[in-house]
Amino acid sequence: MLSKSHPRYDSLLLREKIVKASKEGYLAESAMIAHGRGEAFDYLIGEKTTYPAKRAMYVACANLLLAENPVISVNGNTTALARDEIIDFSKTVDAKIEINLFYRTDERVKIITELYKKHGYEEILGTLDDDIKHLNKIKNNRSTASKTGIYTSDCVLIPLEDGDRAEILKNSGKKTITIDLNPLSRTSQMSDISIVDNVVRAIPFMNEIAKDLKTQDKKILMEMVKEYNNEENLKQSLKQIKLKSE
Ligand code: PTJ
Repeated sequence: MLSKSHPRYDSLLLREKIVKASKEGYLAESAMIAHGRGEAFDYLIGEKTTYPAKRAMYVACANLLLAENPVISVNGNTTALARDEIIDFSKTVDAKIEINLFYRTDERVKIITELYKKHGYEEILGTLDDDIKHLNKIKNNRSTASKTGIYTSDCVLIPLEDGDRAEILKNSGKKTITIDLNPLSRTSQMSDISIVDNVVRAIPFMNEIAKDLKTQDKKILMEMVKEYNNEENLKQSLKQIKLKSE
C-alpha cells in the first residue's frame, strides 16, 4: 500500500498502474521500458507541464476541433495511465477512439476493447471485428487502421507512439499530434504538433482547453493553427531540460 506522504507518491502511483495493467495482460512486453524512459524525461522537465507544452496543447485542441474526422489512438500504456480521461476528452472534442497497437495481438485487443466498453465507451474502434485496412498500401501490422477511424481520419492524436507508425501516419497525409515526453524521439521530431508532457497531465489539461476553445469563433482557431511553428516549439521544449540543469 502506497503512502501519500511518500515524496515520489505520484510517480509510484503511475508505476502501480503500469504493473497492474501488465498483470491484466494488455501491455506490450516492452511497456515498462517505455514507461521508464518517459519517467526519466519527466524528471528532467521537473514533472510539470511546461509553457511550450501548453502552447502545443492549445494548437492541438484547435486542430482536433477543426478536423472532419479526428481520432485518438490508444495503446496499452495510454489505456493503463489515462483511459477515463481519454474517454472524457474524446467527448469534448467529438473524436473517435481507436485501439492502435504497435505489438498487436488478438488477446491484447480483446482485453483493451472490454476495458473501454466496461468504462462506458462502446464505440471503440480497432477491435477484432472492425474493418481493418492498411495505410499507404503497406502490408504489415505497422500500417493497420480502422476504415472509419484512423484510415479515413484527417487528424490523429497519437500519445506514446512508436516512430515507425508515426512515420506511416504522417506520410499518409494526416495531421499528427503526439504527446511524448522525449522531445528527441522520432515521433516528436516528425509530428505536426508535439506535446512534450506526461500523458496523465496532458489529457485532463487539454480537456479544459478544448472546453474553452469550443466556445470561440472558428477563425480564431484557424489563426492559432496558422501561427504555430512546431520546430521552434520543440526547441523550446528541449531548452526546458537544459534550464533545469543550469
Ligand atoms: O501497446 P503497444 O503495443 O502499442 O506498445 C506501446 C509502447 C509504448 C510500448 C510502444 O509504442 C513503444 O515501444 O513505444 P516507444 O518507441 O518506447 O516510445 C514511447 C515514447 O513515449 C517514448 O519516447 C517515451 O519517452 C514516451 N513516454 C513514455 N511514457 C510516457 C511517455 N510520453 C508521455 N507520457 C508518458 N507517460
